[in-house]
Amino acid sequence: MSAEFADPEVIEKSRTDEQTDEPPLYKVLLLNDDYTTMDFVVEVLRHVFNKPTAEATRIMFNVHRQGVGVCGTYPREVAETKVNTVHTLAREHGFPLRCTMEKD
Ligand code: TYC
Repeated sequence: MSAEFADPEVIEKSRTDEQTDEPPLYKVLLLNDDYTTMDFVVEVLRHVFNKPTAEATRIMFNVHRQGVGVCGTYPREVAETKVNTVHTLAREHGFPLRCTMEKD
């Protein structure tokens, strides 16, 4: 349909959608392993993902039991930085903890 005959509300809606487009978000996932200590994972969730201790503990046990769990949802660059920070901290402490991200 040409613009002059189009419903003005439809035109207005598509312009509004473009103006309010949010950047895509990514889930940051923590993976279970047999060697990283539970205490270290809780500290990572507290300091890297800003979780209160009770929630950090809940997420850690969820990952321990289910194999994988979501730590948070962030714009791409923030998610990438958190994944790198987790890997750097884990290697510094001699743990094989893995972290990954996927589009939300
Ligand atoms: N499974 C680990 C243990 O029993 C604890 C752990 C939890 C490790 C979560 C990694 O992402 C993880 N010590």
